[in-house]
Amino acid sequence: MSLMLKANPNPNPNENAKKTQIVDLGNGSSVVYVPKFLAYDVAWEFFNYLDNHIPWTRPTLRVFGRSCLQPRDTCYVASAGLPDLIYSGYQPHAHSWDDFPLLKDILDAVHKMLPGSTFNSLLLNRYKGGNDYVGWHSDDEKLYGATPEIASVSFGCERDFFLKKKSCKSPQERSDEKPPSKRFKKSSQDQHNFTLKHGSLLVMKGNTQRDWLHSVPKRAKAETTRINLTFRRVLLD
Ligand SMILES: O=C(O)CCC(=O)C(=O)O
Repeated sequence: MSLMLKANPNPNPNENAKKTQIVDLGNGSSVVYVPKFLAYDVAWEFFNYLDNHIPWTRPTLRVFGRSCLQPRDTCYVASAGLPDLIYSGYQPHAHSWDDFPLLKDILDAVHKMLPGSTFNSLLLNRYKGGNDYVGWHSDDEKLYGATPEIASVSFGCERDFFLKKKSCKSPQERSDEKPPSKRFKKSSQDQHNFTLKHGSLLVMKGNTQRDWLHSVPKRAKAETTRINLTFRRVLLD
């Protein structure tokens, strides 16, 4: 299937720049949010393609010594020769970019938006409704290096994206079994919430993975499907 991804997805080249939100989280951490990264209709074409053509799986994870079904569908794409990704006892098969030319087009658009970035891996997530979620975690695996840049493109149903500062006591919190609570006992500087819109791009930079946790919580209301593409750079051993 060939889809026409416009090189500049927005009709007005200055529009993305004007609406871009940059949040300085302090201590060298920041988040950039581009609400209309992809044109609305083009993003829906991508959604339909991804929903129907990606070989989605819902793996069993080992979390705190217990087996549980990952609460979202997933697929992994990576350049050849990179170290394997393993999380929560699960090693996803790395598909080739050549299997999905459309993903290469989206990668090119992300690179164009973020000059200097060189992503070589992509984790796709599909949240089939409000009960699907990702628990609090940070992408601080060694294979991404000390200050990874992580770019996340969203399609379909909009969902909340929460960030909270790691507490000194438990820097390594990760829970795919417990849905994150919406209640925080933290000050407002220690939490940030975004609504990830259809066609948007969110980028986490600098020390964000070292100092902050992020999550996409459950939503009580019946929701439709959301697809998320998370681009990262895996370092060579
Ligand atoms: O779906 C999202 O926006 C976030 C996904 C995520 O945090 C992850 O795959 O590690």
